[in-house]
Amino acid sequence: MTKVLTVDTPALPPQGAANRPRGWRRFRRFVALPLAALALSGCTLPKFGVTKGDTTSSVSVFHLWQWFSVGAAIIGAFVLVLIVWAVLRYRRKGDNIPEQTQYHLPLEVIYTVVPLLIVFVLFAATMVVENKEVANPTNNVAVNVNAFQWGWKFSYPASDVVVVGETTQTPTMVIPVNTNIHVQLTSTDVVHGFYVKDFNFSRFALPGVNNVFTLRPTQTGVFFGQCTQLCGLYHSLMFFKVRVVSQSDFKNWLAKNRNVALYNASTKITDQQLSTLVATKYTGTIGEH
Ligand SMILES: [Cu+2]
Repeated sequence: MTKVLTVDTPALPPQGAANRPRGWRRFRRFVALPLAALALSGCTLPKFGVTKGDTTSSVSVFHLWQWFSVGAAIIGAFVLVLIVWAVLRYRRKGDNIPEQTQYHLPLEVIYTVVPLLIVFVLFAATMVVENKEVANPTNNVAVNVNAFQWGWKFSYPASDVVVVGETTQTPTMVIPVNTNIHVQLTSTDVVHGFYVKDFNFSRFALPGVNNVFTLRPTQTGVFFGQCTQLCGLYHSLMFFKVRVVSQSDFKNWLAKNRNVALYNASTKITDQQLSTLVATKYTGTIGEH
């Protein structure tokens, strides 16, 4: 055992320890407050407020979030038990100042090391999932996503297809289901954010940086996307859609929208003027969802 320093405890004048609120009223306060906190937090189980998403990596992120939430709940419950125990065990029993202790070395080591371990575990788990998220497998469809004030350009370099839209002309990024979509994300002017809620995915579009990631959609459908970085006057209108179609529908869509001259022109200029020239919406006739 560690030697614990003790200090003499002088007596205080009586302060009415007997007058504390007691009984049912106090018990009700102890029960009602935690119950209210639980109800008001709007916690949803077992998803903890997050959806599974519609890509393989969004599912990994979802599971990571679940484990984080379970860990937080366990630690929260442990701390709550300690607090309640300390409150009840060391509640005021008389008018003497209780025994004063300090410098409990083993305890100090434990409460320094344990949080560090928790942080390390959270960090490692995040690293594993994040590395999976940005993995760059071969055999995929390449899409170059370019953000600009205030719209998006989606280019398919292997197929000479380009889709551009800004503010009120929301562009649609068309991608095939169950395929690794290799995205190169760039920005023409300022920092933008590529965010698709149903993919549990967000990434900065930075000027001068080629941000690379892979998405593998698992469901067909239309998913809403938007810029998540305040990027100027019409940031609030910087929307896009992601339409996930079957692989054959995707091939047909590419063939239908192939335009070499336009694609070549679009690689030279990347500003809003282009949006008046190029299809902004999904123009397929089959596989509508
Ligand atoms: Cu933006």
